[in-house]
Amino acid sequence: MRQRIVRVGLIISAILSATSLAHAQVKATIDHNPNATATSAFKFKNVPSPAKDDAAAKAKLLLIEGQADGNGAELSALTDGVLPTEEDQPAANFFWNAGTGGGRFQMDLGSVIDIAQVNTYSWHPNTRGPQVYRLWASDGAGPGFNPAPKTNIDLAKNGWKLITVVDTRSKEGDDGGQFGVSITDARGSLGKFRYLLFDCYVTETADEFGNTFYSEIDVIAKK
Ligand SMILES: [Ca+2]
Repeated sequence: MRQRIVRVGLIISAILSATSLAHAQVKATIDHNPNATATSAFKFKNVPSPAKDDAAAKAKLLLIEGQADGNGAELSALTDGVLPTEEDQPAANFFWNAGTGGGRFQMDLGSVIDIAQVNTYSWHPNTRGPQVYRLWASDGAGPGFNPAPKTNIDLAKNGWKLITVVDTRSKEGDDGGQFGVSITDARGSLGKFRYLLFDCYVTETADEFGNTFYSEIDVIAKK
């Protein structure tokens, strides 16, 4: 048993160091507006406010795994440029079904573009506010590219590259409000990609309501 734990630990640390080497310049800037000050403007200290005419505006979204919550919006709400106007507005957000552990969806930008930023926004009064996801990307050009890989598939072996892991939860656990995340790279470009894959996780498992209220996702092309 002890040997097994050691082995798992070694594998995890190997994965982590490989990841940090390959993506050392990728940065996820996180901003948080507490409930008292969050407004429909989604204005943040550092993260840019959501855009209407970004490269995601005409993207196609594909649900790969997981169930959308019937009380929420369709995936297309993530790229329509329309934002929720209140802190608890299910119909204006996309979220995974209550009691499920999240899911994954793919975004097809239509063609390969040089991506400067991927920005994600969420808003909820408590545990459905924070964001926990892995962002993968692909140009879709490789012979082994799988555009809709299920969770039991090794993404790295199917044409996908891990960009970063996002977790906006605080240690204090007081996570209500509005979150803005801006994923950038010190070199000015995250890379040239056509597809993005968002692998989403619950923020907590204490009850059935740990799936984030995602309000909008922007993709900003490099100028
Ligand atoms: Ca947008």
